[in-house]
Amino acid sequence: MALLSFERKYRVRGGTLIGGDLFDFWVGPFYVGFFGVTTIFFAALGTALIFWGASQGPTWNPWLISIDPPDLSYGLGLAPLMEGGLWQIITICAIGAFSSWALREVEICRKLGMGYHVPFAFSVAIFAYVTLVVFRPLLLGAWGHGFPYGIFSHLDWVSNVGYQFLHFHYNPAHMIAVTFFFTTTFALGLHGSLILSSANPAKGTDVKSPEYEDSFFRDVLGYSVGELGIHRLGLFLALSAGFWSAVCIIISGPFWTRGWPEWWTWWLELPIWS
Ligand code: 07D
Ligand code: 07D
Ligand code: U10
Repeated sequence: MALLSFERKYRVRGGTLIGGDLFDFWVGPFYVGFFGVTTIFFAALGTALIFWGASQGPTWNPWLISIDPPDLSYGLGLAPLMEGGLWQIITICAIGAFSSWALREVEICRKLGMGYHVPFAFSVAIFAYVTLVVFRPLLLGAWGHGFPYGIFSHLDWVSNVGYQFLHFHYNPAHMIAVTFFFTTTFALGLHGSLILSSANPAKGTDVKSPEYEDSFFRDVLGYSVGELGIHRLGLFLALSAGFWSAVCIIISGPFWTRGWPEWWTWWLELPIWS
């Protein structure tokens, strides 16, 4: 079905989680819905507050603008606006905007009668973000443990927190997360190249069917995971990367306070060596 007539077919009322018919319409290509309105509200307010915060700060250089979390001495309390309060409100706006976006995706899935895989996947990214700015600060007892909102400043935070644990690469959950990230790009490299090799073959030759794709990997590896399987695997790899990232940072501080290399002494202390 051509895209335009398909749009006429699925642009029907219903499937909303909240608000009934009230915001059940499109603006150009965008579905609005109750959560489209809340997305725009939180994103516009959060963005405006970042600009206002920048206007009070020392620079308009986009790489150097930074909205910092409160000092650790404020603990889990509210801080004055210019001393981290702004960061606290922007964090609320960010969580509001990201969750609204996920719920808007849910409403679109319901309209189309599709599974909820996309909003579920996005929720894992939101989970990693909330782990960084809410769960870990709560466990450590101060909002000041969240990361600052600035392009370079958030890199400084990652580096500083990494060196607080002497050598972050020795964090076992970080190892698992990094391996999942690498495997995800490896799988996408294999899948993208395989699909193009059969769908876009040399000039004058026929487009190849999925049987060819299966045969290729049977010839190379002895096994093909299959057409649907590679997408399941890709989703699993990508979500595992985000999930283990959240694990690697939540254990750093709340559950392990020494350098990560020291964690490996359990290996040296195994009775088999003595
Ligand atoms: C390609 C989809 C498009 C999204 C883009 C990002 C903004 C921020 C706001 C100035 C893959 C849009 C950016 C809206 C502008 C202000 C206030 C997604 C694609 C293009 N980081 N990070 C970047 C965020 C964290 C780390 C780039 C966000 C953690 C490292 C961009 C978050 C840690 C490096 C960015 C977040 C961390 C980066 C490219 C939130 C661990 C880089 C991102 C909300 C996860 C790289 C200068 C990208 C870079 C980079 C955004 C969190 C580490 C500015 C929105 C605290 C080591 N991060 N980041 O392509 O070049 O993502 O930095 O959690 O090297 Mg980061
Ligand atoms: C948090 C982003 C969520 C985004 C959302 C959406 C908008 C809208 C709008 C474009 C999680 C935002 C959307 C704003 C934009 C428009 C229109 C994703 C998030 C909700 N590390 N490390 C990780 C590697 C080292 C350290 C994760 C590698 C050093 C710390 C990943 C290396 C030290 C932390 C990872 C390496 C160190 C991490 C990041 C190599 C520093 C974390 C991915 C090769 C000296 C962070 C949850 C992630 C983490 C994290 C990879 C090196 C420290 C596994 C490959 C040794 C402190 N590192 N790292 O989490 O786990 O994405 O965060 O050296 O906190 Mg590391
Ligand atoms: C996949 C796939 C597949 C496909 C695919 C894809 C995965 C095989 C069939 C998809 C993949 C691609 C297209 C490839 C490229 C994608 C990437 C590299 C991923 C990264 C993507 C981006 C960087 C793009 C990001 C763009 C975004 C998020 C869109 C931004 C849009 C908005 C902000 C509008 C959102 C609309 C809402 C909330 C609904 C309400 C809308 C309105 C009311 C209208 C607009 C509102 C106003 C004018 C009000 C005023 C607003 C203000 C003042 C403030 C706004 C504030 C902001 C901060 C924005 O597998 O299959 O093919 O294609």
